[in-house]
Amino acid sequence: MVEEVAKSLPMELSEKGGVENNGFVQNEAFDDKETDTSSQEEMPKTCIVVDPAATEEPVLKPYAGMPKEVLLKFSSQARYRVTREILFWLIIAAAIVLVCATIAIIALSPKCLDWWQASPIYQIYPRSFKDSNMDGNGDLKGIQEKLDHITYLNIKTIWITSFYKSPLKGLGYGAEDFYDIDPMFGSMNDFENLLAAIHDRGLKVIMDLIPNHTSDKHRWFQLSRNRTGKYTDYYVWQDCTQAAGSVTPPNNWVSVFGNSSWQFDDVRKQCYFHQFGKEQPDLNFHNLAVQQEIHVRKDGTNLETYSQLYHDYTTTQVGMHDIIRSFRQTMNQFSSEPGRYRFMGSDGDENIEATMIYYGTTFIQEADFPFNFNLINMKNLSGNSIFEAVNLWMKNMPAEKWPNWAVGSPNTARISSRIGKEYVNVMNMLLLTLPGTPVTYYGEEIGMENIASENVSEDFPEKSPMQWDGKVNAGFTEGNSTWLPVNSDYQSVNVEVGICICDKLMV
Ligand SMILES: [Ca+2]
Repeated sequence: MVEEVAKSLPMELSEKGGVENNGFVQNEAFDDKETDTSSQEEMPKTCIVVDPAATEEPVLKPYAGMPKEVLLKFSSQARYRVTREILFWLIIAAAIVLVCATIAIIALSPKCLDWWQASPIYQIYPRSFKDSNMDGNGDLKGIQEKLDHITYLNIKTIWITSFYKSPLKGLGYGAEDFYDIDPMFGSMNDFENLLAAIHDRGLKVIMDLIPNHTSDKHRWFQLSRNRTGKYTDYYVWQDCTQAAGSVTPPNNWVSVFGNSSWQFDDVRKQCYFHQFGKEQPDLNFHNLAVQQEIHVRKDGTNLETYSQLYHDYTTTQVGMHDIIRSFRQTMNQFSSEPGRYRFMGSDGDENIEATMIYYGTTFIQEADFPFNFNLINMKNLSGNSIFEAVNLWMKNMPAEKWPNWAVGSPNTARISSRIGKEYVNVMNMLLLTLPGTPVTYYGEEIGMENIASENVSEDFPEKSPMQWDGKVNAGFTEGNSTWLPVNSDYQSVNVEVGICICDKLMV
């Protein structure tokens, strides 16, 4: 059929006297023609010369609008079929190569760093950072005023030490109310403004959550000592004997301050457990209701939260890590939006193996990292001691986990006082070059020193007011006094001087 059509085509064109055919030719036009191109006798009388080549080697090319039958005949020809198959397999091969290459690139590429990995963490002790209302105590508005300093340092993560309502003004530990802010630091409105300002600058904030204990002024404790409903077992109560005015505790456990960790309560006539001061009764974390209370607190915030569990007591108890895992699960429920991952750090342990357990496992996550104080705890400074401190962490850290390094904290002497002024820059440089997240403490970037111990109690020498400039009170407050004395070196060691030196170095 195709051949017949092909043979008749030149004739048809001839008969139409050269009328141009643009390819849209109906089959019916060919059906009636039984043309024998080899017979000159049956040539039409118009005497049109037929090209012999066209008649001897008829070639029909595909044309637009050809019917399905014709198309199928063309498509089954070897040259089209083979070409089609080659193209088909080339596409399959290319797709496989593309998928393999994508998998390989993903597998071999370093993971994108999350926000808590990509920036140093800058820890602020809020009472000492900046005072905004001239009362001599740093506050939340003060932190907001000084956010430029944080961005100047190119730091993206601020860790603000506890500012919950607390009767322990200096320590900030032992919340009277997990739901409120201590008036010394400002109001909830101030906090919301600070949070908005922090987020406007693309920064993140980490807050303390210290669920181990509360203040004895806390409403829960007041309800518990009166055996009120579910609060009865919110704390660790035990019978103890009282005779001749002296109390015999349930056992010989001692608090971190060295005295008995049990305190007799006159209201309930029982002893409660406290691993810190007697004003800081430990919560009973074996009580599910207590765990839920703490979770509710975190649900109600949009914060990246740092959970600090003091666990000298609880670490020996079965279920300590179950509680941390449950915290992590709660935080994961609020981490589903892109870029809203909730970070959780934890305190470590004196024992490196026990510390590493806080990382969790590949399948059961706990903290993103336990804070690493190896560089702070070095007994002396030398190449070997640094190597040992770094190696201790890196060798023990579980695979696929993320390291971190701290050079300062509210509970340790400052670099200048611990190691020496001349090593401040070296330690800061070391901090920024080690693999993992650097953690620093306000004032370490300019080499602040502890204040003289005769001026303060032993808890506070590294908490002196931030030294902003060489003006009165180092620019910390415009009031007449400061809650702790400003270090006497503030005219030579302050942020303004530090920035000048830094800018000159960069020029
Ligand atoms: Ca203030």
